[in-house]
Amino acid sequence: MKQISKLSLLPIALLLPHSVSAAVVFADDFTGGRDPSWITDRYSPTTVTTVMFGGDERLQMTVDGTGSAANRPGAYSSAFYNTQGLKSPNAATTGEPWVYSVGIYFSSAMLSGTGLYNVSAWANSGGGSAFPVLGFRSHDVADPFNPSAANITTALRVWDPEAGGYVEFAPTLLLADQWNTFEIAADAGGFTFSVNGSELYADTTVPNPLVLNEVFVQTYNYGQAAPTSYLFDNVMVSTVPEPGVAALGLIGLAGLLRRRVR
Ligand SMILES: [Ca+2]
Repeated sequence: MKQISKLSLLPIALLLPHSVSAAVVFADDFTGGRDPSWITDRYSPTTVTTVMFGGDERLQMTVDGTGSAANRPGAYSSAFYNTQGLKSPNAATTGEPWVYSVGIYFSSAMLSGTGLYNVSAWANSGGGSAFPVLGFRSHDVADPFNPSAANITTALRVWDPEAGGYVEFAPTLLLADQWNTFEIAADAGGFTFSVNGSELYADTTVPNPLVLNEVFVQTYNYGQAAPTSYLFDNVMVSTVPEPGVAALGLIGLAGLLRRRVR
């Protein structure tokens, strides 16, 4: 048998450690409460708690009239603070492709087109200048704060500033009365947004997509007096191998196998 040269093993030794599997950066399944790294983003929902739902502990965020623009302290009265949720800086990673996924529960009411709902997963990427957002909204675009508006519609949407802001899609990927997985994935080419494993949108105009600073779970306060609750679970941020690197590793392995069977 031909001696395997040390040089032929080198690419495998260099590449396999990076191509074996995803590495978890941050995960929270809300068992026993939320991870202490979560902090308020913009303005706190009225309640943020862990609840039992469907036999498992989940994060529940509830907004109501006490957190409306009219009832917030003056410094927080702008619409900016209608977005109310949590973020964790413990999800930070840089230099490798990353994936942020979170489960969001959608009741049939949320998808019925008859009320005001808004929930989303965000990341802070690109060195602070890019905020990939994958969200859902149910409101009348012409009259968004009116729960009795005539033309309430529902949409999945992705924030893409170069495309003019939110890019909206009919929410056909969402399942009623079930958990739905929202995923934002970054590689050197930009962001890919998926729901329940199906790609919704790709944003290829992103500065420094491999920089991830924080991830968010967000709700929105439309100023309604009555509470609106949202459920989240299974936050996961992981880094994944570059497909190109993994492929090179396999090519190296194939070369090694060829040599061994001679
Ligand atoms: Ca859980």
